Amino acid sequence: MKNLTQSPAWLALQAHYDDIKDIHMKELFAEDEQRFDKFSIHANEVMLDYSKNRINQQTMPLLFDLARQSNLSKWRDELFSGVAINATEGRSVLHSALRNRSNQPVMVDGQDVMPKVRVVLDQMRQFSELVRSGKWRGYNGHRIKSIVNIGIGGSDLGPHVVCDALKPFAQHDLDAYFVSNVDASDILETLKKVDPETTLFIIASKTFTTQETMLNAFSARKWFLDQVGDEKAIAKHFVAVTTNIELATEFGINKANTFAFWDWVGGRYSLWSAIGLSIAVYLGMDHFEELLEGAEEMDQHFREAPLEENIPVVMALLGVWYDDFFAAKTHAIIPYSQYLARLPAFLQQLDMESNGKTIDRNGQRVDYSTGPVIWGQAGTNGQHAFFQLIHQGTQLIPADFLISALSHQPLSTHQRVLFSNCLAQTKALMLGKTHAEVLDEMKQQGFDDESIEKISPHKVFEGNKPTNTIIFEQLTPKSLGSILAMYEQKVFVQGVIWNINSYDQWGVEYGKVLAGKILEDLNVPGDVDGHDSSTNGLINYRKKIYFNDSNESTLD
Ligand code: G6Q
Repeated sequence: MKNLTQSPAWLALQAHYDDIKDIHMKELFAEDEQRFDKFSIHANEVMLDYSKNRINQQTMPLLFDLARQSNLSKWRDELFSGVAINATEGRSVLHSALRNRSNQPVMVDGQDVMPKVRVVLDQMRQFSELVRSGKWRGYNGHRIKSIVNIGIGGSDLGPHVVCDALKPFAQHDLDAYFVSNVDASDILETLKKVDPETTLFIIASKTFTTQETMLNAFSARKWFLDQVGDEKAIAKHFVAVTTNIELATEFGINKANTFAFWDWVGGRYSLWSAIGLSIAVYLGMDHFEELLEGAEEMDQHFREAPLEENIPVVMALLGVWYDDFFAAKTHAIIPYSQYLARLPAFLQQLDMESNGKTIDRNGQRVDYSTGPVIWGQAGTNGQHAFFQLIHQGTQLIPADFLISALSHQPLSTHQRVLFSNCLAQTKALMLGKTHAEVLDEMKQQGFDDESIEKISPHKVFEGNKPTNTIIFEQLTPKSLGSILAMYEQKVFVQGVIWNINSYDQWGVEYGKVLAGKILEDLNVPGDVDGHDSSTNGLINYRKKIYFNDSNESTLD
């Protein structure tokens, strides 16, 4: 689509926006008692209630027209069948093959990739079972008690969110740690908690060249060798997950302890691959496979359900509706689950790295927004902090609320209180509170007329703030797999509509290159002048405070 904003479906939505923008959702609810039934859909364990959105009966058909106009079903077929839709890197996008639990082949360049996917899954099973059963022994015969995943971005956020979310399924005598930041405090604070005799380091890096991961891996290796003193011991305590087996071997990792994946797995879509090794070890391979099954169920739903009943499609279109027509700048993710506290961070990368693009698939600059800022925090904590801005600030902030019906921790009334808070917020955001209601309330509370006049405007809530509620029975490997895949496919649909490649990340690559150049300048004595004046000034300022031309050691 050359001129998306001039296309018939877009223009129809623009006209519809003018009709609907001043309609309050509470009127829509009052007019139609069936609104919840009409605007809620299921996919296996997940239910989406999208009735609290700024939509009426005309809106969704117009949004579905936009999806059809973008050839969504053609792109969806290409995604699943291994066409190289990541055109700027010439790659297929096949994380769905990693969770393909059927016997169906998935072809890339004329070859079925499923046999090698299964080989790695078997290798992960064998290895994780050895570690978990205690048959895998450290260099001096102790069993492994701690695993430390060293990776960043896509090689960290996915396994990290899953291990945190599914803690109730973890083996009680194993701890999982994640080190990602090149700030030495990350690795050092983690190393304080573990013992070299009982620790397994998983170096997770697709390229095995990422500066932060490699520095953290070398620091961990030095810490280990300083205490153990025997290079041969590395084989028992360091394993790698990478597409670059050669570099992992150079690092000293036994080839047998290297877990492969492939260039058709994007970093932020890689938790389903061997990058999920920390998940398999911490939670067990059966749970890892249930996670894959949950994701596959969502993939099936996404492929087969009509647009009208398709959760990722509906969520994607609502996102486009707010982003491009209501000009919403941000989108909040509020999981009502402490176990899901890292979900906003995971979705920030998934969404913003995938669709944070200005150039479309034809190489043209887009004249529409391609995605909001994603942010959020677990409820109820957010309610006592930033919710004020969502309720009464000047911006429109659509939000996803996620909640399970049952908790893993049936402690007194906690889950019911959590649940009621979640629903109270979405209700309040939708309804708001009118000035007349505030006046009544204040009169009943016995305020005098002067106070009522002064204070009442501050107590008015406009309401009409859109939310999705995503509800599932319980947070299990399966339901989590479905939820994460749901968001992945939502991001895909939006990329199709915005006509951008959601699977490259040149912005990330650019930062990696520049950091390398600045590091070179920090390593030489004297002032530098080869950058802009700000960058020169900051480099020279740091060198005046501290310069050491030998390698600064963080571990001495
Ligand atoms: C993800 C990005 C990025 C990447 C990290 C780590 O899609 O490409 O977050 O995952 O930069 O890269 P490595 O796995 O190669 O270390």
